[in-house]
Amino acid sequence: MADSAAKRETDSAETDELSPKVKRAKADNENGGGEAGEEPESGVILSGFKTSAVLRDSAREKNIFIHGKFADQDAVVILEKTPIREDTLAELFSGSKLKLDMRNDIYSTYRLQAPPHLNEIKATVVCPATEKHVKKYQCQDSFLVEETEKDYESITLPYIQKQSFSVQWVYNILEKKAEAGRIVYEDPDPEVGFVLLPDFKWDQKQVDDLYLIAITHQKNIKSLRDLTSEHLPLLQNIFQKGKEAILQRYNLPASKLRVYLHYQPSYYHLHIHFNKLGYEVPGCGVERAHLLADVIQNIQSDPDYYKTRTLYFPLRADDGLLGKFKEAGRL
Ligand code: M7G
Repeated sequence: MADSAAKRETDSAETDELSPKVKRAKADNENGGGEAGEEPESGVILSGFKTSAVLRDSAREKNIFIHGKFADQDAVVILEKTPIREDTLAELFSGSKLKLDMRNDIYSTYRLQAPPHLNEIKATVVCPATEKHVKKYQCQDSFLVEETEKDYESITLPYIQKQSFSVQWVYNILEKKAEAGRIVYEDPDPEVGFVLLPDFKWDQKQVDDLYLIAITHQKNIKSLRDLTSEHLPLLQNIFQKGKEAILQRYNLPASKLRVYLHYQPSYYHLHIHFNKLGYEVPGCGVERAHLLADVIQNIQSDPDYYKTRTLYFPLRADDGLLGKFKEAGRL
């Protein structure tokens, strides 16, 4: 995120054009960001949070991941400084106080105290958080795993059937019980349909870090491994309509998008990630991200490509699945 100001500068003409659309997305968010039909939750809930450990923090990314408790419930709180938007600069310059830190020749540094609404921190709360959530956010070494078709059936599949994260949040989205006001596009078809909405990592304030996810209405596709030629119409539909919806809403053409699936994902209900190209988000590296365009072509040339191929992916040191690969002598 540290380089986003530079990115905005390079893309400023485009961003200017996009602003009203992003503002509309933001207004939609504000009007419908909570449970369907309810006001988004607010208030002082964080005052009751008791910190037990910092799981990870980054001065460069300006974020901190904290494990703690609300009363007796485990929770993870993520705090992240948001990018400085070009359209707020005039107000930032006119409405802030400056305190001089040092001056030397032509150089001077200051502490700038911005008006509170221009100095917000994005806060994400996971509560109650499971041990798996805590591990997910902890800074950890990772190891590259080689998973054959047989490994998937004998190690990975039994493990994910028992151990994976709940996908209740996904069903809430599909059934309009949560985030209904944030939906950017929906194709309601039960076979090839999907819901496209902002990923909760994106605050929707600028297009530079655009991040949307498309969630399939079909509930029985766990991941990339399940995809065969029977899913081509679904994948092509998401690819085509997702790109069109993003062009319409954010004025961002397909040539500016990175559209991909994770393997392994954290949540085993098929979903596709849409990022603005150039936004270096964790998980978009070659060891975990599979471009949707490649996935479609691979299945076109071999209907069982993803069922039969050896797939490679990173697992963190304390991931239970890594333990299973070790037990099986596969690492
Ligand atoms: P993934 O590939 O399963 O794993 O992606 P990852 O989380 O390790 O990347 C799931 C995506 O869904 C991620 O990009 C999450 O940020 C996003 N996500 C997770 N939750 C719990 C929510 C949610 O409640 N709402 C929304 N809009 N996005 C979420």
